[in-house]
Amino acid sequence: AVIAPGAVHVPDWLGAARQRELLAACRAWARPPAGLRTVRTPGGGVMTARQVCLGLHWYAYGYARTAVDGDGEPVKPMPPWLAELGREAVAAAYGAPPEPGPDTAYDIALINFYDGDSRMGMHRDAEERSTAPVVSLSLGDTCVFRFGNTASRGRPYQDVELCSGDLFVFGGPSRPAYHGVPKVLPGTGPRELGLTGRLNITLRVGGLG
Ligand code: MD3
Ligand code: FE
Repeated sequence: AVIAPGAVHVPDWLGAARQRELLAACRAWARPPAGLRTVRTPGGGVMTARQVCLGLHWYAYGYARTAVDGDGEPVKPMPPWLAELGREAVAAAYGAPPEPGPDTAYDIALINFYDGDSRMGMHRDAEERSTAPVVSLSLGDTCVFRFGNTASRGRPYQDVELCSGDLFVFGGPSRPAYHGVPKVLPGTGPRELGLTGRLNITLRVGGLG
């Protein structure tokens, strides 16, 4: 479904086997060094979702090569298979593979772990220098995802449920849009996945050298 120009939702894109594989990989990445951490926001707060990064470490003031607000260790590399999954996802959503060229490889993954009380406030993703689409993959419990506009955190916005296995691609005019996660719906994930809570993997092109 096309939610807005460049914002395409592909329900249940990941099959059951790929969901299991991705979850196992996320659990391994969450272990130290440079594993799961609590994220501090520029305003001095803390995010209720916890995060692990691959490729580059996201923090309040940009991207870093080490887990600057975690244990300070070097960030784990972005595996080539995950970069390839990003290109595959764009092709599936847009019906055409991403433009080849310099600085177009998916080189950053941010993985957010939500429990039943976790939320993500309305924000824009503006630390990447590339305008390439962001790829989002969801695992576990369903959430309410709020897709807003490019002018403000407020209305108009659309609420869309994101379920385990769903793909969402945000490119073109939707790339600078405000978005957030107002609610997770506990106990709604596939039982056989064995995940309590929700996990979201975003794949990005940093363009940061
Ligand atoms: C629209 N994550 O990691 S995924 C984030 O479910 C983030 O964890 C949410 O917002 C989550 O920054 C939402 C959907 C998403 C991700 C990135 C976007 C939507 C986006 C970037 C630009 C526009
Ligand atoms: Fe975001």
